[in-house]
Amino acid sequence: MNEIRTTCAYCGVGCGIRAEVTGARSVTIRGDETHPANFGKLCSKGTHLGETVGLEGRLLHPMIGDRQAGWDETLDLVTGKMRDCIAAHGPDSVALYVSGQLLTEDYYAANKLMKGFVGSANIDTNSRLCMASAVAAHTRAFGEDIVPVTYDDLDEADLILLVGSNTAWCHPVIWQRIEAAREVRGTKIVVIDPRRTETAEQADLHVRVPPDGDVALFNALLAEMTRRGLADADPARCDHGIDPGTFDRLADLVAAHPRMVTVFSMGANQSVAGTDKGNAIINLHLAMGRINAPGMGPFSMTGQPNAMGGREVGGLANMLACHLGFSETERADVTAFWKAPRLCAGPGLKAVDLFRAVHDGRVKFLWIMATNPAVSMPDAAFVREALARCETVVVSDVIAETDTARFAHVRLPALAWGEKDGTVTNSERRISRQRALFDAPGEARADWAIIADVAQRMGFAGFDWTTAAGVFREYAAMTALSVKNGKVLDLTDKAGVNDAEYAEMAPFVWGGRYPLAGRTMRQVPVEVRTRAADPAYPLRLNCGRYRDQWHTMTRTGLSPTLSQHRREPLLELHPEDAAAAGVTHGALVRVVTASGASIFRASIADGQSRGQVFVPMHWTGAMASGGRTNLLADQLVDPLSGQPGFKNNACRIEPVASEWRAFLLRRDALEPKGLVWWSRSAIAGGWLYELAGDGAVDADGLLPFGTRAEAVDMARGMRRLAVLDGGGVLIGALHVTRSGQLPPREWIAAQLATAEAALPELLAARPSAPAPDRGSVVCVCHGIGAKQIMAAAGQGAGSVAEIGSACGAGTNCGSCRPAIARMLREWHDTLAEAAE
Ligand SMILES: Nc1nc2c(c(=O)[nH]1)N[C@H]1C(S)=C(S)[C@@H](COP(=O)(O)OP(=O)(O)OC[C@H]3O[C@@H](n4cnc5c(=O)[nH]c(N)nc54)[C@H](O)[C@@H]3O)O[C@H]1N2
Ligand SMILES: Nc1nc2c(c(=O)[nH]1)N[C@H]1C(S)=C(S)[C@@H](COP(=O)(O)OP(=O)(O)OC[C@H]3O[C@@H](n4cnc5c(=O)[nH]c(N)nc54)[C@H](O)[C@@H]3O)O[C@H]1N2
Ligand code: SF4
Ligand SMILES: [Mo]
Repeated sequence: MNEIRTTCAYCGVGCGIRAEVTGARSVTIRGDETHPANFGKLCSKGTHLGETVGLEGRLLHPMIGDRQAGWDETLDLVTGKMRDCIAAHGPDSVALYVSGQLLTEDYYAANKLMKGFVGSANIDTNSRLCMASAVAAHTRAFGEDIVPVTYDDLDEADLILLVGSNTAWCHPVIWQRIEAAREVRGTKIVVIDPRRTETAEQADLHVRVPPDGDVALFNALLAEMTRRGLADADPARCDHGIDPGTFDRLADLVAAHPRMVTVFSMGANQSVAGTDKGNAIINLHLAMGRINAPGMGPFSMTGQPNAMGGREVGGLANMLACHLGFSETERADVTAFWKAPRLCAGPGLKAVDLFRAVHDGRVKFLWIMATNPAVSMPDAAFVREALARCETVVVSDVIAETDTARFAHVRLPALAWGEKDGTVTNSERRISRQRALFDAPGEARADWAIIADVAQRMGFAGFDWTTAAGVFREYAAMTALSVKNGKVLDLTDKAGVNDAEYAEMAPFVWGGRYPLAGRTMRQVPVEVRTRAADPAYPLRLNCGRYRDQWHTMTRTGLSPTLSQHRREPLLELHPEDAAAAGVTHGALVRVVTASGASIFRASIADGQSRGQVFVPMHWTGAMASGGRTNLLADQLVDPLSGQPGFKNNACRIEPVASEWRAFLLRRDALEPKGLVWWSRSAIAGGWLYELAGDGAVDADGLLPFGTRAEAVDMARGMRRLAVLDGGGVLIGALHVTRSGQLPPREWIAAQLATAEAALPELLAARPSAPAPDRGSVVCVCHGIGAKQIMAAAGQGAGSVAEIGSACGAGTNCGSCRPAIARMLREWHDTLAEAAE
C-alpha cells in the first residue's frame, strides 16, 4: 500500500489527508486523524478530491499561442520579452499576478525574482481580493500581520462570533469543530451576516447586519460594553440599524462570555471599509482584554490553502518578504540577504491598480500564476480588455482552457495538487507539507522551478535551487531578518533541515499559541463608511460561495458528485423584491449594475433580506453564458488595503423572456452560440446543459452525430430527441418546450453513456417502472435525496444523527448536516402548523 500524507488542495483550514495511490491517476482520500487541523475530518470538497486528479483538460505542454513548443524555446521567448520590456520601459513595465494557491516555495521564488532582481514591486496576488483588509488591520493594530489565535482557541471558547463568514460551507471542518465545542462546553454561536445562510440557521443568534453595517455594529457594542463597565474605550455612539432586541441579546452574550473568539472572513474583508471592519473587531477584543489567553481573540480566517504562506514571503505588493516593509534598514537587510542587484524602492501596484496599469499600457509584460483574473477580478469586462491589450501575457496554470488563458500569448504547464511538493500555511499559522502523489504528467513543472529557470536565463544569481527543500531552507533562513527587525515570524530553526527531514516534516505552528503576548497592541479609530445609494440601482448585490464549488470551477466544475449541489448560478432574492420586479421562481432574470449585466436563474428565498440579492462568484464563460458576477462588480476598493468591495454593489433586476427552454445531454462540452442563456454542469459521462432561446432550435448543432429518435408532443409543446451510437449507448438527448414543463433531469442524466434504458423511456425522460423519486440530492457522499430524508423523518428520525442511522445521509463528510438540520426544522414546523 502506497499511502502518502499530504494537505487538502482547497481551503485555508488546511486539513491533513492520507492519500492511498491506487493507480496511475487514481487515489483514495481520507482524513489524517493525526493532523492537528482536522483530526481526520474532511468536508465534501476534500473527500472528493480524487475525482479531480484525472488529466482531462490539463495543460501538459508549453504553448506559444496554439502551438506546442519545447520548454527551451518557450522560456527563451518569455525571458526575451521580459528583458526587452525592462530595457525599453523600465522594471515597472513588468508585473506578476500570483495566488494563494501557489506553494510557499513558488511564492518565495516569484517574489524574490520581482522585488530583488527585476527591481519592481509590481507583484500582487489574488489575496488582495481576499485577505488584504485583514492584513492591513493586523498591521495597524499589532505592527505585524499576525493572527493571534489557533484552532485550539475555538475548542476553548464560550462564545464564537462569525462575522461575514458562511463557515458551514466555506470552512466546513472548522464549523464541525465549532459544533463540537458547542456540544462539549455549550459554546454559544452568533452569526453576523445580512442573509440567513446555513451557518446562520445553526446559530444561537443571527444578527442581520445591514450591508457594510459592521463598523457601526462593533462600535455600538464597544460603547455598550464601556457603559456596562466591561471595556475601556471612547467610541462614538452610532446608529447600527439592528433591531434593539437582537442588539441587546448580542450585547448580553458578549458581556457574559470573556472567552470570546470573533471569526471574520469575506463579509468583513471584501468591503470599501474592510480594514476598518477588521480593526473595529480587534478594538473590541483589545478594549475588553480578550486576546492572548485561551479561548479568545480576533480570528481572520484565510480562504485559500496558502493565503497565509503568501503573506509570509511577501506576495503582496506593499510588503517585502518575511513581514518586512520598505524602511532603509529593512531594504538594506533584504538587499544583503538576496545579494539583490536592484531591490525595488517601495510598494508596487495593488491588483485593481495593476490591471488599470495593464489597461493603459504602463504594464506591458504580465505573468499570471495560479489565478483566473478574467473571472475573479472586479469589473471583469475591463480586466479582459486589459488582457487583450497587453503586449505579453504569460499564464502558468494546470488547466489548458481557462477564461484567462484565452488571452495568453504563452501558457506554461504547472504541476497540480497531487504532483507538487512543498509547504502551505493555514489560517492558524500551521505549516504543513503538500506531497506529490503522482509523477509529473506531460511536461508539467513546479511553479518555483519555472520561475527559477526564467531568473537564471535572465542572468540572475541565487536561483540555482534543485529542490523545493532548497527554496524552503532559504526562506526559513531569511526569517532571521524578521527577527532582527523585531517581528514574530521566525522559522530559523528550520533553516538547517536536510532533504530527508523536509520530506518528513510534521505540521507545526509558527509564533506559538499567543504570538502577541507581551507586545504592543493598539486600538485604531475607525470610520463608518458605506456606498452611496443610487435610485437607478435600488437593490444591494451581495455575492459569495457555494458549498461544493471552488472559485472559478476549473477543478470542482469537473466533478459530477460536487456538481449535484447547485447546477446553475442562482440569483437569490426576497419574495417581495421578486414580485415587485415581476420575476418568478425558476425563471431567468437579468442583473444590471453600472458596470455590466448578466443573467441568472431566480431563486426566491426568504433567507434574503428585502432589498438585497445574492449571487455566487463561481461561474465562468466556459461554464455558462450568464452567472458572471464580476461583470457586475465595480472597481471601488478599501482605501487602505486596496481590497475590492465585492459584497456590496448596487443593482436592479429585470425578467428575461425566451421563446423556448430546453435541456441537453452530451458526452463532450461545447459552447452554444446565439442563445438567450446556457449553462452546463458535470454529470457522469458528460455534461447536462440548460438552454433558453428564441426562434428555431438548432438540434443539429447541439446534438452529436448518431442514430436519432424523435418524439413531438404538440399538446404539451414538447419536442424530445435521443441520439444513440452503434452499440445502443445514449450519447445525446435534447428536450425542448415552448410552453410546458421540462421533465426532471436526474434520471435521464444517469443514462448518458449507458445502454440500459429503452428508447421510449429516454424520450419520456423517465423509466417505465419508475424508481421511487429520491428528490434533489442533499448528501453528495451517499447520494441521498431530500425525499429520502423526509421519509426517514416521517418514520420518526428526529435528529440529524437519527437521520444518519436511518438512511446514511450526513454520515460521511458531514458537509450536508446543516441542510438536514434545516429540513428537520421545517418538517417539525409543518407538523406543528398542522396540529394547530
Ligand atoms: N465551498 C467553498 N469553500 C471555500 C471557497 C470556495 O470557493 N468554495 N473559497 C475559499 C476562499 S478563497 C475564501 S476567501 C473563503 C471565503 O469564505 P466566506 O467568507 O465564508 O465566504 P463568502 O460566501 O464569500 O462570504 C461570506 C458571507 O459574507 C456575507 N456578507 C456580505 N456582506 C456582508 C456585510 O456587509 N457584513 C457581514 N457581516 N457579512 C456580509 C455574505 O452574505 C456571505 O454569507 O472560503 C474558502 N472556502
Ligand atoms: N464577486 C466575487 N469575486 C471574488 C470573490 C467573491 O467573493 N466575490 N472572492 C475573491 C477571492 S476571496 C478569491 S481567493 C479569488 C479566487 O479567484 P481565482 O484565484 O481566480 O480562482 P481559482 O479558480 O481558484 O483560480 C486558480 C487558478 O489556478 C490554477 N491552479 C491551481 N493550482 C495551481 C498550481 O499549483 N499552479 C498553477 N500555476 N496554477 C494552478 C487553477 O486551474 C485556476 O485556473 O476570487 C475573488 N473574486
Ligand atoms: S475544510 Fe474541506 S476544503 Fe477545507 S481543507 Fe478541509 S477538507 Fe479541504
Ligand atoms: Mo479567498
